[in-house]
Order: sequence, then structure tokens, then C-alpha cells
Amino acid sequence: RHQFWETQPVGQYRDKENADLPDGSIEPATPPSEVKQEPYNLPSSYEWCTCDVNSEDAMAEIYALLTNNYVEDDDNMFRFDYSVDFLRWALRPPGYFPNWHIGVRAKTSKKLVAFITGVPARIRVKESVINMAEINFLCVHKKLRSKRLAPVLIKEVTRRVHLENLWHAAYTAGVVLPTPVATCQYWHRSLNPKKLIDVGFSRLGARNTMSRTIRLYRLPRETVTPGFRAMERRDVAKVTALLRGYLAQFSVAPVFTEADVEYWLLPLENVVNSYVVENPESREVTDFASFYTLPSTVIGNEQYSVLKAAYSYYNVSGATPIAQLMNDVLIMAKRCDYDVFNALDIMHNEDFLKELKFGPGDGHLHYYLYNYRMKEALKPAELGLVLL
Ligand code: YNC
Ligand code: MG
Repeated sequence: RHQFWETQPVGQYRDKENADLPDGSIEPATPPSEVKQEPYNLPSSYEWCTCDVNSEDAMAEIYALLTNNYVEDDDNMFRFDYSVDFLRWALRPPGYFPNWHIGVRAKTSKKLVAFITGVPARIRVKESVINMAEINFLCVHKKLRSKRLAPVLIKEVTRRVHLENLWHAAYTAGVVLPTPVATCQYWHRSLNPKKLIDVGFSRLGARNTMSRTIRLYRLPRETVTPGFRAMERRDVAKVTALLRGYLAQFSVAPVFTEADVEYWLLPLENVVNSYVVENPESREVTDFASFYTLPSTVIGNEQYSVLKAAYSYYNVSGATPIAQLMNDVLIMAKRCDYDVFNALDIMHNEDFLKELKFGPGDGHLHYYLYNYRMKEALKPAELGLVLL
């Protein structure tokens, strides 16, 4: 049923009957000199390119491909609209490999028609800390779909990851493939209910009026937690310690250094927002919360062209109850004019979703590991990893 995925070192459906297969790596590392040295073959009218994410022109091409051809919801009403600043952030973390930003061009027009990326990450799976690639932004132009180009892109990124002597990867997708390590659900908290209803993102409840709905989701202007403020560079060491301690409890989670925290969690306008609670007396950082910005194009709406969405990222509640902490974050998101705040049911998010009036979305997000078998799927609450 999965012509391509059946050939890959991932948990297979047929493994289910074989109780003897151990959890862990499926294929061993080999010396990088034994890795295929030439790129995989593409259909003859296409060629590989490396997209230089430090070049404005290359970023504009990637942005154009993704904004018109990347992930849509099941009803094709919304399509992710990752900004150029976001893409630059997502693709240049500490130690990134320029040749893991892989494009395919049409030979004659040189137009960029497909894309896939990897970035390095240290991820702990149960007891093992593994240097991996995080794979993202797999995209084939709408006009070239169903021609088996995606497997070639995946094999080529795998080859380039292997050349760096890395043998594992983490990725998420809305589609079911062999075999998810966890299946999660998005929850949505309306911040601008009128617009969400107008664009068809949400519906007015049967026994509700617009004005009651607006009142239901209204938020105060000011946060309530003393010492709640935007994270600053001077907080990096304390936030790293807090986050490392927190993430240790999950079965799958990144292992962040201070350099990672500085890169991934310091506020970057319209890309990532993060907040700390600093105890006014002790100066201790007791809590942390963050979200990233990922708008969606509203497809074919007269009145609105984009939905401004915030996505819950890493949150740690220490001294502040998690619902209070996240309510302060919602207040900040509302103040910054986001239309909706999204969160997965991972980590401890279930502890605030219902209380803060999030509603379950349709569609699921599946988490996968490449070259790592895990016979028993994890519960979403056992996941401590957020991919962009
Ligand atoms: C997907 N999302 O099942 P089988 S998420 C992985 N992830 O193979 P074709 C996918 N595989 O079932 P199309 C996939 N979607 O026959 C489809 N597939 O074994 C598999 N959409 O290929 C599919 N972006 O080229 C099938 O399909 C085979 O032309 C079919 O292209 C697919 O970034 C796609 O949703 C997704 O642009 C490119 O539909 C296209 O349809 C598209 O005939 C809109 O492909 C955008 C979209 C996906 C977002 C993402 C994570 C990607 C992970 C890739 C796997 C990484 C593995 C680890 C590599 C490193 C390893 C090391 C070490
Ligand atoms: Mg194709």
C-alpha cells in the first residue's frame, strides 16, 4: 500500500505481528564514505539545486513556492503562509547544513518547483540522546503532483543527512504514513471570533449570537501574573535550565543548549514570542511560555486574505498555574492582533485547553521518527517536541 515507505527504515505495519523486533534503530550507521556520493536521478527535465537561505532572491523563490503550494486544510480553505523571516529562522539554527536546503528546478525555465529541508537537532528518545535531522517544508508544485517526486526528494535529503554521519530524523505530517510515534490533535482558541466565523474557520454555535460569542472570547487588556514579561537575552541561562528540567519528563524531547535557547526562543518579531515570569523578589525565572507566528492565506475570500495565527511552542509552568500563565499569553497574542491561538494536545497542554476555551480542531498531526522503531505509540502528553 505504501510503495515507497515500505522500502524505508521506519516502523512497518507488518512489524506489528513480530513481537521480537526491539525498539530502537532499524539500520546501523555506515561510514559516510559508503554513502552514495552522487545525487539521486530526477526526471530529465528537472535538476537539483541548493537554495541559499542567506540570499534574499532565493528566499523570495522559496516563499513563492510555499505560499502557493504548501499545506492546506482538508477543505482547501486555508494554506500555510510561512513568512520569509520565519523561514530564515526555521532554516538557519546553530550548526545548520546549507546543502540540506534542497530545491528542484525545471531545467529550461529554472523555476523552483519542489523543496525539502533538514536542520540538525539533538533529540532524546526515551533514554537515548540522538543527533538527528528535523525534516520540514516538503513541497511539490501543484502542477507536478502524484508523479512520485516526493520519494526522490526524501531519498536525496536522507543521502545528504547520511553524508554528515547522521542516521535519524524527526518529522510531522497531516497524512498517515508508516508508522506514527504519536498522533496529536490541534486545539484552537478564538481571539477574533467575528473574523474566524466570517472566513469559515469557525461556526457560530446553534444557540449563540455573534455578540454572545464575542463576549465569550473577550480577554482583558492587562496580564495578571506579577513579573510576567517578554524574555530577554539575559534570561537565556535561566530559561535553558528551566526548560531542560521540564523536558526531561517526556519520552521524546529536544535537548537544548543555551545556544539553542538563544536561537529558538529569544523573541523575534512576527516569528517567535516568548515570556518569562521573574519573581520580583528572588529574581528567579519560575515560568516560561512561547508561541510562534504562522499565518494562513484565506483562499478565495472577498473580505480577508490572511488569518494571523499563533502556535503554542514551549511552555513551562513552575510557580504560576499553567492556565493563568497561558491566559496571560493569550492576552499578549490578542494585544498583538492574532486572530486565533493554536495548541497541540502535547506536553501538559491538556491542563489548560478546556479551561481557556480552546476547541478541538478536525484533522490530526502525526509525529514520525526515521530509522527508529517504537512498537507502542506514545500518548500526545508523552511528547515534548514541537516542530515548526
Ligand atoms: C508527507 N507529507 O505516502 P507511498 S510535511 C512523507 N511526508 O509514498 P508523490 C509523504 N511522505 O505511500 P505528491 C507525504 N505526503 O507510496 C506524501 N508522501 O509509500 C508520500 N503537498 O509521492 C506518499 N507538504 O510525489 C507516497 O506525491 C509518496 O506529488 C507519493 O507529493 C507529496 O514537510 C507532497 O503537504 C507532500 O506538496 C510533496 O503533495 C505534495 O503528492 C505537496 O507522487 C502540499 O509520497 C504540502 C505538504 C508536506 C508537509 C513535511 C515533513 C516531510 C517529511 C518527509 C519524510 C522525511 C523522512 C526523513 C528523511 C531524513 C532521514 C535521515 C537520516
Ligand atoms: Mg510528484
